[in-house]
This record gives sequence, structure tokens and C-alpha cells, in this order.
Amino acid sequence: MTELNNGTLSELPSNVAAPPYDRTRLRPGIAHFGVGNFHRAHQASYIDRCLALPDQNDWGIVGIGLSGGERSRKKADQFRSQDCLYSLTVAPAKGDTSVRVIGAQLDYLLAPEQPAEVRTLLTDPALRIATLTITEGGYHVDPGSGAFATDHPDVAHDLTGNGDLRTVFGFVTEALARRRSAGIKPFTVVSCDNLRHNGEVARAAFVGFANAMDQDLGAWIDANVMFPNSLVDRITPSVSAEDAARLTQASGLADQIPVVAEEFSQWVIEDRFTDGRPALEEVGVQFSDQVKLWEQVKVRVLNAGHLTLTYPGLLLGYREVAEAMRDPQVPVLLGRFLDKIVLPLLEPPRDVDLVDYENTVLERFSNEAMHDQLTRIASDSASKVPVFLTTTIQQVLARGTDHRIPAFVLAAWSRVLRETDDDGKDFEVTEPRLDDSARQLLISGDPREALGIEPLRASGASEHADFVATFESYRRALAERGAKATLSTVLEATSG
Ligand code: CS2
Repeated sequence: MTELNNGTLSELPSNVAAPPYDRTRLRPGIAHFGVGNFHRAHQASYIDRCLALPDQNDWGIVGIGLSGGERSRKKADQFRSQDCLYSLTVAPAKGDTSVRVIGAQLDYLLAPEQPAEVRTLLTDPALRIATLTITEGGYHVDPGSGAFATDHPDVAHDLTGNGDLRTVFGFVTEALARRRSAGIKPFTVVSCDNLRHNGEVARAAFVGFANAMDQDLGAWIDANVMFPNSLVDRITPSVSAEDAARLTQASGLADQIPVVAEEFSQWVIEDRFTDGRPALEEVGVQFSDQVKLWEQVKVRVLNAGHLTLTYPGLLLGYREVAEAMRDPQVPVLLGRFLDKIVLPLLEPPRDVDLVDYENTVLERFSNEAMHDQLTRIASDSASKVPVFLTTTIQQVLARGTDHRIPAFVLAAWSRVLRETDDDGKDFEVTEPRLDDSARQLLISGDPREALGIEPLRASGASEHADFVATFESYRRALAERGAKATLSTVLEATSG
């Protein structure tokens, strides 16, 4: 099997496409924080296409990892041993998969071990954009007040100015301060996380961090740095060791870090950059002044739809999204949630038909070639539920419309936290941002208090007696009668 590194690019298996440009001519122009599979299948794939165009050599990416520890070191070693090359397998619902080697990532820096290299990169005038996929919960910005929380231990540590930096806020703010002193233009900061108004949230986070250090710097960042909002979309499953073995077997490439994604891909950005940008419009990226409308449609249809099918899907014994879509009841629940509850609340972007949008999402979920994991979607729900479901619940409660499906979804989430399905088979969902007491409340505590835990508070559900009662009756029914019977009850009750 062919190994993957710069030296083997000219001898890849015939079914694998090599980067159609000379990597030695590239220079880093983008620093990316949080190099997960999604970034590698989405942004890096767009940049990779750009790099094949004339005059785009200055937009190579350098990945930056912030966490220390064994897993991060292993990841960095894998990147380096492959000269940061990896294969992207695109798995369409129908037709053959295609495999392409992505060459856009030029280097990978592990910040805890290479802080000086990270500083040098971020203060280089050639570095003109910093992009982020640091997860929905990684911004520490209160959705209600917009305030940045300075009490997270790593944030508090970086604010003391003592010892090595630990957070993206520390590195980026310090680099922006140095650029200001040296008269170097600031870079643009682009959030690529599934947050509503992600650019504004990023601005609140970085300006909030800087303000806590030095108000002048905060004001300067606020006035001089662009934080365009962006909508990102491409379903990208996790890759287990078995998945990697399957992918390498199929490609003939001994790739240690392969990624797989669906064919669909979308990136909509506001065209506000501090110091230039790649020719992304040439490779399918949409520049728009309607990103906020795109965002709300995407997170409230696709991401909320994912949660709606995932919780009952897991309890019913399924492990993949496409399997849950074959259940007789789950897609009915999903369709009803979207048609009756979500779509009537949305304002579509120009030229977007919401019914077409929903149908495309449902087709994407049914893609059998993807093997997308329900546990991937259920994990870190404490960060996802507030972004994907809160506004919908608030609006349902304000309008007095039928709240049974959202109440069922939250009840099913609480049941999933037990990590056992209705047949007693275990699965694993990680909840890094849910403390033990909140978790216990949600699983079996007083229902009003359960709905008042931090990730659910803003929805207002705990203040609504009928919602609380419905949630509690479904939570009990799930425990006593199981997901199948409870789902039938929900579907009967909402069929009219
Ligand atoms: C998923 C997303 O993790 C999740 O909850 O809904 O990762 C989803 O696959 C992407 O947002 C698709 O763009």
C-alpha cells in the first residue's frame, strides 16, 4: 500500500487524485485553530481548490492544536509523518466514492509544545486570516448578555499573563496586540462553528478577553479587526480505527488520518476581511449579506433535526443516522417537527425554498454510504441544544403552539444520558460541559429543575407548567414503556 507524504504524491493509486498544484510554492496565509475532521473536509477542501487557481499561493493553512496530552501529540505526529497530507473520501448517496489528497495544510503546530512557533506565525504579516472550529461551547459567551466569561480556568490563567498561553483567546489577542505595536495590519478572524451569528460571538469573545486585559486593546480590536459571520455545512462523520482501515483498504493509500464526508458542502460568508482573502467565490463559496438568515435555517433545520432523530434513534438501538432514517417512526417525528414546528418560524434567505431545503436535508440524512454516528451527534449536547433548539422552544412557548415534540426531544436527551438503549446495550456519549449535578437532574431530578439547568434555562421551558408536565410524562414513559411505545404516543398526539 502506498504511504502518503510529499515524496509519494507522484505515485498515488490511480483512483486517488493528487493536489493539482506545486506544494513547494505555497506560503501560509491562514492559521486554523481546532483541526478536526470537519475543518479538514470543509474549509481545507475549499482552500485546496483555491490553491489550484492562479495567484493563490499565499493561502496555505497552518493548523494549530491547543490541547496537550497523549492524543494531541499522536495527532501531531501523524500529521507530520505525512507532511500534513491526508485523503478526503467523498461518499455520495448514489454512485461511486471519490478520493482526493488535500494538500492545503502546510504545517501543524502543537501550541503547548511550540508556543514560540505559534507566536511567530501569528505575527507574520503574511498571515492574514485566523479561522476557528473550537466547538459551539468553546466561546464562553453568554447568549443572553453577550458577555465573555473570564472564569474558565484556562481563560483566567491566560489573563494573568503568567506562564505559557493555553487558549485561542490568549494567542490571538497577544498576536493582535503585537501587530498593533509593530504597525502590521490585523488578521481577519473567521469563526466556522455552528453558532448563530458566529462572527458576532467571536467578536464578543476576543474583545471581551482583550478588555479584561487592557481596555484600549479591546477597543482597538473592536474597531480594527473583522469578524465576518459564516455559515458552514458538510456532514463529516467521526473516523474510528475500523473506519480508517475500511477507507485505506478502498483507496489503496496507507493514510493514518483519512476523512470521509458527504458530497454536499456549503459555506456562506460575509465579505468583510481585514487584509484580503482567497478567491473562494471561484470554488463555490457564497458571499452574502444574508448569512444570519442562512445560519438560523441551517442550525434550526439540519442540526436540530439531527438531535431530533438521534435521541430516539439511539434509544431504539440504532447507531447510524441512515439506520434511524429507516425506522418506521423516527422520520415521521422528524418530518413533523420540521414541517409543523420549525419551518413556520423561519425567515428564509432570498431565493431559498424552505421545503426544498428540508427535503435536501432529509435526503442527506438518508445517505447510507456515510455511516454517520448517532453518538457523534448526541455528544456535547449541552453545547448544541442551546444553539440548535432554544429559539424554537422560546418561540413555540411564546406563540402557545404545540410543544409536545420539543418536550419529547428533551425527554429523549435525558434518557440518552444514561448511555443505555432500550435493549440494555451501552453506547458512549461524552458531555464535557455538563456537570454531574445537572446531568443527574436531567436524568431523574425534579422536572422543573431539570429544565432549568444552564443549557436549557434560556429556552424558558422550566417556567412553563404545561411544558414541564409534558416533559415529565414523556421522561416517565420512556423509562417505563420504552422509546418505541412513547414515540407512537407522541405521533398519535401530534397527528392532527
Ligand atoms: C451535527 C453537525 O454534531 C452535530 O450535532 O449536527 O456536526 C452536522 O453534521 C454539521 O453541522 C453539518 O454541517
